[in-house]
Amino acid sequence: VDKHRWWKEATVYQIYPASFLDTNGDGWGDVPGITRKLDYIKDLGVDVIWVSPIYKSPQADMGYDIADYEDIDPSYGTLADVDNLIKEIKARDMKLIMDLVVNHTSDQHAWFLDSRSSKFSSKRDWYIWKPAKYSSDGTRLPPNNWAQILGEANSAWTWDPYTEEYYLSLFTPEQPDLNWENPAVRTAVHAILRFWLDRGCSGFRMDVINLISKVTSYPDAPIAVPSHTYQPGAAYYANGPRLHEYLREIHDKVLSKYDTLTVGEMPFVRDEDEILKVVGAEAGELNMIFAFDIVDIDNVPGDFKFTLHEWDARDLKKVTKRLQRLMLERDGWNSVFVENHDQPRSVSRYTDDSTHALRELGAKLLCLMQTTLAGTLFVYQGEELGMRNVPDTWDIQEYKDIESQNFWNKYKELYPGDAEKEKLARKILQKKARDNARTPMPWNKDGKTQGGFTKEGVQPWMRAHPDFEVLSAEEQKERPEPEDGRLSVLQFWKRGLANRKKHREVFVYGDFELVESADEESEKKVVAWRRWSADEAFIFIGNFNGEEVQWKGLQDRKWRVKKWVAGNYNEQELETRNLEQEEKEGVRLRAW
Ligand code: TEU
Ligand code: CA
Repeated sequence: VDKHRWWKEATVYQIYPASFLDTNGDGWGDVPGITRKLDYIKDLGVDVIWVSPIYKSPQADMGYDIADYEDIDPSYGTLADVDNLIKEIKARDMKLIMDLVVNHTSDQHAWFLDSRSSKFSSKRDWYIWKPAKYSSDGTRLPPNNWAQILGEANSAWTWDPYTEEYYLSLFTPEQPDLNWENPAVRTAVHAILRFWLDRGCSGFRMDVINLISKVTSYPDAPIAVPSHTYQPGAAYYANGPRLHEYLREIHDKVLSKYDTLTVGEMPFVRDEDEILKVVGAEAGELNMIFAFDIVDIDNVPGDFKFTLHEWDARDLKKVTKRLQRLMLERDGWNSVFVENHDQPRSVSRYTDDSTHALRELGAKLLCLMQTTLAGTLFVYQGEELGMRNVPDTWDIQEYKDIESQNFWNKYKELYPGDAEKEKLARKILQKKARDNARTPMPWNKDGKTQGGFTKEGVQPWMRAHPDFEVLSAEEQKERPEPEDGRLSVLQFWKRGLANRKKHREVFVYGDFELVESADEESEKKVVAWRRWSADEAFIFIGNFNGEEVQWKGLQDRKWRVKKWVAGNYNEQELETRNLEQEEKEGVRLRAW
């Protein structure tokens, strides 16, 4: 069978629209702003654009709370703007995928307003309503002990005083979960997909799609985090009993009639067989998923996300090998990514962002790592510029995300007046908050327009990162090739994506193996793999460490390295390296 598919080879660029480009000077990015930058995106070597939600929304969770799936929020523009965007994307031979958020709606969606209006509403069972429980002293309690995902101190259930029942709201109270057990809900969702496919979009990124089927007895979760009242409940709602039935139904009734790219966001699930039920060649559910292994690498396992956890190169290798195997040996497919709008910046997380020189090396290392892996590659806006986390001098009010606010409030409540705890909470936010990925795009170094993001004198909805002065798209694009051959991060990404395309038989479809040395110390620092096809082979060697390493993974191999093709240090130096000596004595890898 021919395994080639356009959606496997595609590079997808994710746009977080509020922070991309503001064309009308209200401080909020918009759809015309995306259209205006299509040449920039095309020039980078992108095939598909994924736009985070732009539908009508009260923006309790930045559009992941949708009030109307078939209309655009006025802050982003109009349906006509989107039609124009689609036309312009197609004119450049690219495709658009939309963000489909159907685990929950906004509490302002007409369906929910109807549902909450009365116990006898015809839409009552479109959502998940349950009576209260009462403790022995008569205190009203939620139906079970599940914690809210974006506010871990809170219950996943919200009390409705009018009809006197709780509704399930896994993310925030403003995002009530739809009841997928109800066939009318599923039919309504199918209609949303058709609406956008018929308008010319080419697929979907499906928000937390693995949470749509819950264990309907709604049992209490075991106590995993004793300091908390409410507990992680994912075991009862991630990849629940009817997930595959629902996904297959979407496929059979809708997707099978179109040529689409589908990627399902799938937190909490690690089991290979479970993943293959969705993305296996025979499964016929979704093309690929977002697995969380790499972005969860610095979370304490089993705990909530605002924790700090040490990791090293061995963890990265273990995860990568597992995910690569899933595709290449077990005939599934998957995505490759290290950033999105929910994650801190990758240079800050996986490498060292303390100086701009190190930041550039780190960004290029992560580019080489990702462009040499099998899977559909997702690049998040600003990643191609090597953007980093917000400055650690920023005050708490610069963090706009509801999740960050909930976390901060919880700390204040738990540890009133405790300066040490407050310091820790600030540190965790600067490392983990989703806000880190949401600062406005730095288009140029003009301070009056916040780096070209908005109009002169306008304050953006979220403060611009002062780095626009050093890493703007304009400066990086036009940086003359310097004497030492050091490309800008943007130029490096452009070349990386072009190389990936040119050698797609290796990088997209080829085989994979880790290349390890016998020296345990260097194995904690170095990540290396070999990719090969019938015609050619490449190895990637990355030092994920702040110190120079002499790495002996090339000794005693049945293959020889002929040539260094790309590197994040001085490019010209590659040609003068002594390969024979390096094979014998070890490859000298400088920091990052
Ligand atoms: O995220 C779902 C999710 O489980 C995580 O990515 C979560 O946001 C993160 O761990 C919290 O730090 C998706 C969207 O990508 C996110 O922006 C939404 O807030 C969420 O669903 C609810 O729609
Ligand atoms: Ca705007």
